[in-house]
Amino acid sequence: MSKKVLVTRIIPGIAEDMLKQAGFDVTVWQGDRAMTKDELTQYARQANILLSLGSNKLDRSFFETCKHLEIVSQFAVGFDNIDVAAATDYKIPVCNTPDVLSEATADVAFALMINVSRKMFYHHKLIQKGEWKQFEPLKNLGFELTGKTLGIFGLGRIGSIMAQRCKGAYGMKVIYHNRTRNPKAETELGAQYVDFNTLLRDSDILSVHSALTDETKGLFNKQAFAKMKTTAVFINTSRGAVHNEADLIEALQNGTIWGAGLDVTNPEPMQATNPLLEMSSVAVLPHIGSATVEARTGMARLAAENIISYYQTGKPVTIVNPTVLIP
Ligand code: 8YV
Repeated sequence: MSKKVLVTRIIPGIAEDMLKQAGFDVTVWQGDRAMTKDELTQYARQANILLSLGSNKLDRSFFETCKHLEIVSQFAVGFDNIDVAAATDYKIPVCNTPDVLSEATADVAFALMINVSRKMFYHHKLIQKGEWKQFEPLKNLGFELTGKTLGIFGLGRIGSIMAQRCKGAYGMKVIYHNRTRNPKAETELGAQYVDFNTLLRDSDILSVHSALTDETKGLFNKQAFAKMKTTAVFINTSRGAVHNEADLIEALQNGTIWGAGLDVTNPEPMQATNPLLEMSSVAVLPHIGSATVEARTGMARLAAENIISYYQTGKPVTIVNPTVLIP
């Protein structure tokens, strides 16, 4: 009998096509919203395989109820919505979709940086409000990026592409802080490893590309912002929970830092009344890092490949808990 795959949201059709062609029985949830916990559990009970999204909370209680699942293949590079330790306890492989969305996400970080440095979203809003009246020699000036220092928090795949873009376009000096050093980026980009306090102190642009973990949750808070330059711009395209949003608002209001560019907020979605949206040196996007045809197609393809490869060879392409494969 064919293995049953539950896909928790409509995603690019290539995933369903590939899975069907490989002999899987595929059910795609047709709702235009994330499944509720009850819906997810109810549907997952009937499936062998889950193709999940970041909006599905797969906590320990979920895995206790659905320990029969044979593999979870996530349509996202981030997997902070999944209790991987619980999945590992039940010997369930968890897969993600790295690389295929790195260019798209780095583009968003790069675009936010330029937009904030010239207050572009704000100027656009002024025109909409009918406030473009005359040439202003001194109002709402931005700053130039050439020769500035880019600080990367989490110099992995996406952070390296952002650094490459900034170095190529503006000759920016690259410093970074990671859990482990990245010798490849040090050689290829001339990136210099620094401790966290130095990263805060020396960055003109500080761009976050780390995963959300217990260590990174709320790390960019009042104390961290206080150590940054008053001229600095904070960019976050990873997960909103890495920054404390109330502290960020306060830091921008007080002039502790100069600007912020966010593709991820805390919480999501951001309310329309959030004061960040009114600030001149802030640009906010609704978590569109991977929202290109190329990236979303690549994510769907890789999410399907992980499942197919697991059943055909015993090894998914990109697994986050490889210890479950050890017999
Ligand atoms: C997704 C992302 O859009 O891959 C990730 O980690 O943040 C985005 O690509 C989001 O997770 C929704 O599933």
